[in-house]
Amino acid sequence: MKKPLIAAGTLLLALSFAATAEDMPGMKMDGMDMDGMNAESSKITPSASAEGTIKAIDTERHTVTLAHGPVAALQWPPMTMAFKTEPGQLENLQVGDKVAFEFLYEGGASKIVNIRKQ
Ligand SMILES: [Cu+2]
Repeated sequence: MKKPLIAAGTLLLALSFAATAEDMPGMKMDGMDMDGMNAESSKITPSASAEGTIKAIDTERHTVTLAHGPVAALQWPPMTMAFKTEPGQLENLQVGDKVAFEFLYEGGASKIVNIRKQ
C-alpha cells in the first residue's frame, strides 16, 4: 500500500510544480535551462552561427574577441567584436585559432553557446 501512496504524492508534487512554473515564466525558463540548455534556449532566442578568428581572449571578463564572417541569420556583415563566454568554453583555444561558433544575441549582447577549433 505504501508505494502507490508515494507515487500519488510525487504526482501531486509534480503537478504543483508545473502549475507554479506556468504562472511564472521566469521560473519555467530556469527549469528549461537545467533540463537541456541548448535545445530549449534556441526555442526562445534562435542562435546564430558563424566562423571567425580569435583576436583576443579576456580570461577575467570571460570574453572572446572574434573577427567573424557574415552572419546571415542576423544580417550582420563581417566584423570584429567581443562575445561573452562561460568559464571553460575557451579551454584549448588561443589567439589566432580559426573557429566555428554558435551564439545567442540578446539585449544587445552576444553570448557564445558553442565554440570549436576548425
Ligand atoms: Cu559581429
